[in-house]
Amino acid sequence: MISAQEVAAYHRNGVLVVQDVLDAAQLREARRLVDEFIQKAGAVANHNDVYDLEPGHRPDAPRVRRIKTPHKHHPFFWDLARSPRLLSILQALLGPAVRLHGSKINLKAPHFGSPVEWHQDWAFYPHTNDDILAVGVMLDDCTVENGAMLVVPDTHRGVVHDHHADGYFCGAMDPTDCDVDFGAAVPVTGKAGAMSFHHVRAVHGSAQNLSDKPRALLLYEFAASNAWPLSGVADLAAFNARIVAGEPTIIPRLTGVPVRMPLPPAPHQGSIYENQTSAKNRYFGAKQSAA
Ligand SMILES: O=C(O)CCC(=O)C(=O)O
Repeated sequence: MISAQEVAAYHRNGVLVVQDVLDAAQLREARRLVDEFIQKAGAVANHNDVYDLEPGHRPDAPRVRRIKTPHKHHPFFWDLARSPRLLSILQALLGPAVRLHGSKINLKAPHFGSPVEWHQDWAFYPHTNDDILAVGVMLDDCTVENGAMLVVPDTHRGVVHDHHADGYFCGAMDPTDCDVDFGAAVPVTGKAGAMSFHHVRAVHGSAQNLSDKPRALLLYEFAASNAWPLSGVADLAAFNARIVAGEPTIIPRLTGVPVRMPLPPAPHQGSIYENQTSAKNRYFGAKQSAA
C-alpha cells in the first residue's frame, strides 16, 4: 500500500499522509455513526466515558469535541483498526507485530471546534521504545481553514518536551518556553478517506475551526507489540486482545529513548482538552466564544 520512499519520508519527517485509504462505503458508515453518536449526546449533560463535550453544549444543541475510544463502543471502529489496507501500512512503518493503544474521534464543528495545544503524544504514554504512531483517519476534508493537524517535521528525533505547569502534568508544551520553530509546522491536509501517520514523538497541535466546514478526525494510536507502556500493564489479557497484527510478547524491547513521566497527573482529567486547561501559556487559544 505504501512505497519504500513513503516509508523513508515517514522516518525522515515523522509524518506521512496516504490518500484514499478508506473506500466510499467505509467513509459513509463512519460518518453515519459519528452523526448518531452526536445525536445521542443530547441525552448527556457532562463529560463521561464516551463524550468530551464542547463548552456551550446543550441537550437540544449537542456539541461534542471528542468521542472517546470508539473501538470500544462500536464494532465498526474495531474492525477498521484491523482492516487490511491500514494493517499493511502499519506493518511497513512499525514492523510485523502491532497493538492498538487507543482511539478517539476529534470533532471540530464549524465556527467553534476547539484547538489542541502543541504536544507530543509520547509525553502522555512513554513506552520502552518509540515504535509508536497515531493514525488520523480523515472523515472530512482536512484543510488549514477547518483546523487540520499541524506537525513540526523532524521533532520526533529530538527531546521530550516538558508538558507540565505548576508542577503537574498539563498535556501541553509551553510555547513561550521551548526550543521549537512552530513556524516550520506543516498542515496535515487531505481529502476525506485519507489517513495521516504521525510519530509518537512528533510535536503537533491544531487551531480552532473558524471555517464553516466541519472537521472530523478519527485517531488510532498503534504501537509495535514489543513497546510496553512505562506506566505498566494492568490487564494482560486486555492488552493482548488489542494486538491487530502478529503476536503478543512478554519481552519488551528497550531502546535509549528520552522519557519524562506524565506525573503528578493533570489536575483536570478526562481528555487532552481537559488536561490542557491548566496550561500556563497557549499558542492557539480559542479565538471565538464557544457559547
Ligand atoms: O484533533 C487534532 O487536531 C489534534 C489531535 C491530537 O493531537 C490529540 O488528540 O492528541
